[in-house]
Amino acid sequence: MTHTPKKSQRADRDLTQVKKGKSHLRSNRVLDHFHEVLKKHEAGYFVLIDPEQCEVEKCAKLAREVERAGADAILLGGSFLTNDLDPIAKTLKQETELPVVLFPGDSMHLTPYADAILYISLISGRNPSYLIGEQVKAAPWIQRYALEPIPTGYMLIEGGNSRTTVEFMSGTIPIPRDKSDIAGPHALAAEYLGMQMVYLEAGSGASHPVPDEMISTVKAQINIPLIIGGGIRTPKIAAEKVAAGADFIVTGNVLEENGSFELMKAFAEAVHS
Ligand code: 1GP
Repeated sequence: MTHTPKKSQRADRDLTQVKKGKSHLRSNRVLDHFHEVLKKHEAGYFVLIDPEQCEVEKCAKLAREVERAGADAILLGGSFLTNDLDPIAKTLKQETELPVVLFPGDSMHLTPYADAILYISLISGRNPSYLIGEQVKAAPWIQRYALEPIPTGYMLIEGGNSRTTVEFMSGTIPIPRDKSDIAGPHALAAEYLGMQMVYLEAGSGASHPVPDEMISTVKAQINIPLIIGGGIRTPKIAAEKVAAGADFIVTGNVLEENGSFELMKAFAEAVHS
C-alpha cells in the first residue's frame, strides 16, 4: 500500500502553476486558517468531497458552490478509493480559493495538488497500521509534495449502521455511543501526544451522528479543535452539534444525495451563527 507518484516532474511543474497566487498557500498554514475561522465564527464548516462520487466537471461546479455557500474548507478523500486524486484535486484548486485538505483512508491517498492533509492516526483502534504504519509510508510523500500535515486524532464512534467502510477497511471497532467515558481519555491522549485536532467520526452515511453528550464530554476535556462528522443530515442537527461543543462540522453524503446550493448555504449559516 505504498504511494507511487505518477509523472512527478510534470506534476511538480503543474503544481507551481496551480498553487501560484493562492493566498493561504503563501502562508502555508491551513491550520492557522482553521483557528482564524474559530475566532470569527462560533464554529467552522467543511464539505467532504468523495472522489469516488465526483467526476472532474461535477467537482468544478461543486467547488465553486462550496465556496459561494460560505464553507471554510474542502475535505477530499474517503476510506476506499479507486479514482485518481490528481485531476480532482487540481480542479478544486483551480476553481476555488478554499483550502483543499486531504482526508485519506491510507498512505496511497495522496496528491501534490492539495494544500494540506489531515494526518490522521486512528486512535480509537488498536491496529498498528492505522496508528502509525500508514503514516510512516506517507511521510516522505507529504514532504515531497509540500503538503501541510495537520496531526489529527481520529476516533470512530458507533453510528448505528451494521458496519461502515472505514470500520471494515481499518479492522477496528468503533467506540460505543454510550461510552463517553472512553471517548474523553482518547481525545485527551491525542492532545497530550501533540495532535492538533480531534475528529469524532460516526461513519459516512451513519444512521446516528455522534451523540451530543459525547461531544460535550470530549470538548470539556480538550483544548484543541473538535471535528464532528458522519450522518449529519440537516442544518438543525449541525447547529445542535455546535451547541454541544463541535468546532467543525463535516458533511458529505447529504450533499451528494440532496445536493443543492441552498442546503449547503443553510449548513454554513447554521454552523457559523
Ligand atoms: C465521513 O464524516 C464524514 O467520513 C462525513 O459523513 O458523509 O455521513 O456526511 P457523511
